Amino acid sequence: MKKILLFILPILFIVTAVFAAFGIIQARFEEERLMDDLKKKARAISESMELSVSHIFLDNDLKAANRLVESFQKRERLQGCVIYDKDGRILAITERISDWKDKEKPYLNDILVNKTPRGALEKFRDYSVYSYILPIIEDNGNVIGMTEVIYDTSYVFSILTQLWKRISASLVILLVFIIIITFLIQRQIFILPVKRLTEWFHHFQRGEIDSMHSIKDKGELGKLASEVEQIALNLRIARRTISDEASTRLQKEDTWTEARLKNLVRAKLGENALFVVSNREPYMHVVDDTIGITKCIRPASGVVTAIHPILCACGGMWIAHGAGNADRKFVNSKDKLGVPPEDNRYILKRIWLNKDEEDGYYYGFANEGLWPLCHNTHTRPVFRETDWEIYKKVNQKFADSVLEELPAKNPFVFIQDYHFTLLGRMIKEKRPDATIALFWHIPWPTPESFLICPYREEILDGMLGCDLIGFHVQNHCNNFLDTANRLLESRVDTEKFSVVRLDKETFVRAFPISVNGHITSDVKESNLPKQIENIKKEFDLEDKIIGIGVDRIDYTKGIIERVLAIDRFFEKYPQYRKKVVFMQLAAPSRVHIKRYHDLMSEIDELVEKKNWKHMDGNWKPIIYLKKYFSPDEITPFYKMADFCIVSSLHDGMNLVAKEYVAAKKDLSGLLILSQFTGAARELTSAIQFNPYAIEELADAIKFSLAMPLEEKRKRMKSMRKIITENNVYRWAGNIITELTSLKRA
Ligand code: ADQ
Repeated sequence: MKKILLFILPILFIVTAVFAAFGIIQARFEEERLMDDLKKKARAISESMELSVSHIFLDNDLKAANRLVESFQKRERLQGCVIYDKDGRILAITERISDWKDKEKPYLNDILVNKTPRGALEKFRDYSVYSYILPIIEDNGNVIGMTEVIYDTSYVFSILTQLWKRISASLVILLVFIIIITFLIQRQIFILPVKRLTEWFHHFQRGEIDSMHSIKDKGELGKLASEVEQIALNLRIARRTISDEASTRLQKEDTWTEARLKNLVRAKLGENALFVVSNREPYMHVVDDTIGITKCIRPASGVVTAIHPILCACGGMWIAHGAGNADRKFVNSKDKLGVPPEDNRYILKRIWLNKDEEDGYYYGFANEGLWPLCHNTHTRPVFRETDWEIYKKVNQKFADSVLEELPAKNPFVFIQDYHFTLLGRMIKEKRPDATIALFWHIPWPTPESFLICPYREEILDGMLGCDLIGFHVQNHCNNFLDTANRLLESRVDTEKFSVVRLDKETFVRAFPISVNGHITSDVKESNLPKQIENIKKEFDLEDKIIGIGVDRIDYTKGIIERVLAIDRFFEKYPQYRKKVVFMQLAAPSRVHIKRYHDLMSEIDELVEKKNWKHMDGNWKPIIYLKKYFSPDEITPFYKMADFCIVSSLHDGMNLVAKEYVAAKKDLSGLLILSQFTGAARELTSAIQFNPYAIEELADAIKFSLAMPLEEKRKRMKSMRKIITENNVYRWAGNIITELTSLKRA
């Protein structure tokens, strides 16, 4: 708009100036013409009166003089006339200009002396008149008197005013025409072709245009489009070649690595992009208030830990809520950015939610409703109708955003978690050709527990819009099938492990999630001894046996139970006082929910109380570090810890258990693992316990400390074998293989 104004304003200015100049010239010309006309008329009338006035003077007939001047009374523009004697005195004057008498007329004398007529504009009352005075001259050359004709000139000005009005009206009409025509022309020659080109690019990017539908534009824009077409074609050929090479390589590999996953994705997905949707984004831009600097952090989230390596391996797009307070500064006009920041491997598209949406959908329905509903921890789920309405709205918002991005043919959409139960159905309605998988990262409850959810049918129906639903363990799959069977009109096929509803089949499978088997690179590995030394110095741990706990602060993680068990351990086994230190790394999470807020204070108080109880000199049993740590900062803690406690009351999988094992390259350390985690099914060599039984955990700590070194190494070795084989790349590979096989079926 600004640019159009820049273009139009000079034109308007020039047209206005030309019109004004033209108006002035025309008005001058008209004024001169009218005045000339008026002067001629005045002269003609004076001359026509000359003879009559001569007779009046000769006959000295005053009455005739009065009759003559009054005969002008009725003329409209001719105001009147005056007859003067030879001395310039008034003999007769038209009645309606009788006050003309009082006007000073110094010029009369000159006319009598020079015997020449005089015409001039004079001020009379509050307007201007034209006075023409004609001296009456006898044959002997003597002046016997004068006649004066007085014309009103105001009509000349009203004609000029009319003229100016007409000129102005024409100018306005012309300007409006110029504006409209300029808009139409620039729309025709600029906006429409650019719009066509943008639309073409948009469809082209989504794969909706092939060589049969090239852009029609023959101009410069058309040439630009055909250049882009060429580049895209080359890219497609390159991708196809990579995809064929990848299939060949895949057949030769056996262990799962990032490279193998990459090959699998290229071989299976080929040109079809992968779209991941989750609530939590893999990278958040936040302003650190203490130093005023913006940082890019990886949030403490199991979902992020698991999905990030997959997208790094295969590219694609991750669509997530932009929750960082500086997130908006780092996206382009389409709310996208390339990540990781130092080496862009995939696109992150951020969705913006306002405070009400975040409260209702994330804090409210997802985390106060579904989270406690699915975790068997005796925290009462809260279902509010308003939260549910917002949850639906936000699911629709994400669905619209995903639909905007999907290419024309066969896209793959991978949805994460309980935040998006309705998304699968919403996408499928618009894009039945899309293959959609949902991975449920938390446990699935029994049908009896799920029954209490007031929106159970809509949720199940939404989930069954997907082609594949994955859980961590078989038990959660069984619970889901049971729930669908009992609470929804559907048919469960126990042979194929699928649910059929309204002719749509959804497969349900267990895919135990994991971590990257080697959580540090070689370079980072070489820095670890120094990092460990620093931590030990800082917390005075040189000669101590170190235990570790790493959690988001969540009531499902059993942190309270852990602290109570450590307290009991030192009560029961005082010989370990001053020898064992437990370090708890805890990232605050969901802090706007009261239950979480209360939990944080409860943990603070309990740790304080127990430390006070057992404290001896510089030694205290628990070092509580309540903050977010980057993955690289956590690794040295894992490395130096002699044991790790995961005491979840209920957990889908628990990646901390696996991260600890992955970090223990030297086979040291022992994992003490709650039997209610998904990880407990795989990591059977861990010391397993019931986190509700405080005494049992206290004894488990003692048992692990007393265990012979060889036994510990044996256990760690067997757990490491499991997580090396079943790493996150295998997890992703299995899901992608399953998804693509559904497409073929
Ligand atoms: P969470 O409950 O978030 O996820 P969990 O498996 O315990 O997941 O993983 C937490 C992640 O956060 C780990 O990668 C850990 O390193 C990190 N983390 C913990 N404390 C941290 C701290 N103080 N600072 C920084 N990072 C920290 C959900 C389910 C789990 C499931 C995962 C993955 O609840 O059961 O295992 O998804 O599917």
